[in-house]
Amino acid sequence: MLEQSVTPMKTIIEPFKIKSVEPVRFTTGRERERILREAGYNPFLIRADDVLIDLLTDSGTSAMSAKQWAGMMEGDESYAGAKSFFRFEKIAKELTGFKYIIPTHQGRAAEKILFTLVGGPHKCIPNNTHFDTTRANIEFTGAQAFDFLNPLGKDPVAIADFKGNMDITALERFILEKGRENVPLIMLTVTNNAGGGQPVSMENIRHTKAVAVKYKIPFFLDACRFAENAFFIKKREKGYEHKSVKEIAQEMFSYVDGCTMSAKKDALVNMGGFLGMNDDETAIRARNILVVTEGFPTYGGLAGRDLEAMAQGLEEVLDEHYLTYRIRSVEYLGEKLLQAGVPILQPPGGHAIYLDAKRFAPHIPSEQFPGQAVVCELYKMGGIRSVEIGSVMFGRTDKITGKFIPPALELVRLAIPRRVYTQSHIDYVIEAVIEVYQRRPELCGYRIVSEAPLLRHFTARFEPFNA
Ligand code: PLI
Repeated sequence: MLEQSVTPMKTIIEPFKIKSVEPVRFTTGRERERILREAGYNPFLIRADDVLIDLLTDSGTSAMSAKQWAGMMEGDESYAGAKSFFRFEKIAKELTGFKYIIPTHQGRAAEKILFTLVGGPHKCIPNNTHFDTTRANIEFTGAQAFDFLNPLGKDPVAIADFKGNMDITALERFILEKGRENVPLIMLTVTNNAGGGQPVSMENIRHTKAVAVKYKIPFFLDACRFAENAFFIKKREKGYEHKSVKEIAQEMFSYVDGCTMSAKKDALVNMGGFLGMNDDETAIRARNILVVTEGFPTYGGLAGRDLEAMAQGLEEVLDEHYLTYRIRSVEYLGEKLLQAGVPILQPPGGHAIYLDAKRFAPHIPSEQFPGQAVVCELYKMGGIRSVEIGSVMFGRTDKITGKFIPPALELVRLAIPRRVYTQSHIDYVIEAVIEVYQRRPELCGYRIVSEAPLLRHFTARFEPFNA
């Protein structure tokens, strides 16, 4: 138990020592202005080497442990029946309880297989909030994706324990309206990335399960951040305070029929994923697709060494010293920003802090991308890379009226890679964000000068209005 082995000090420390380091490259303010201009004011187009602290994503950016690296040397690269697969399968089965574990090269590959099987025209797939690759994989099949986040989850300043919860009443109404034969699957994303990294309670998972059982619809988790979600349940939900995070995670998985998993998050690896399920017939069909698109069922798009690292990561992520440090370091960042009056989405999520750009730069209208203005200024000020989640990513123009339709929230995500940055890196980020906030009247809007028809945020080029 954690309580028996902690020191009497209040400070929560990184529960690891650093054995191998990677230098970060410092640039001058003038260099960063040039780099940003050359990248069309889009952080996705900046070279990583020109970034000091990279908070673009927590996906695939984890630092692996010595044991994971050692496991890489143990990787069995046999085409069929590699022992690395059986080690990974055993650990994943023990955690999830699923009968079938199908390895994929990352989360969206698991989604692609799943929705190829259950999607198609006229099908409707509900979730608390679909991540953009999940939505894209659903829509690619001709099906439609629907979000049923509870009302509190949509309010950026409401403080609540489980703002990722599914709106159960809306879910049931939706199934009745569409007809259960058109709803082939219910998904629940833990934690809810697109909604601020907010957790889902065990009670809500059980209620979603009850609806799934009532209408005989398979129920799957998008389990990318299952360990962070389980830790929040331990800390916030009555009856779970004395259970281990592993037991809580096992209970979460016990209510569902399967999961998609991007191992690039809570399996602490740089590449990997899997699809888990219980149904024999669906698993056979999934493996048939896997062989065509990913690889043989015992490697599925991964090297044996990746399977070893994933197996080890799935065990390490459940360490409660790690999770205590992980959740606290994100919360610490949020707390310090709030103390300085910086508007953030509350409460802090599990993997990221989301700045509320509407309140950060209220003088910039949505069609001039306030989030992008904050992202650019953070890079210019401190070499920090973040990502806009607002009108650039989700805004659209009405085809008939030509009017710009902004999304409900204008956010800037500061995603924290796992085990990568130390407390002083986070203190540096806090200083930079506060500095940008204090100079917020100087922020100016941006216009798009070129964009792709789909997922424009990755490649669009911008120009500041004051250029
Ligand atoms: O990047 P993938 O294909 O391994 O995983 C896709 C994916 C699925 N579900 C959720 C909730 C995600 O957050 C997710 C990937 N997230 C990314 C890349 C992120 O930056 O948040």
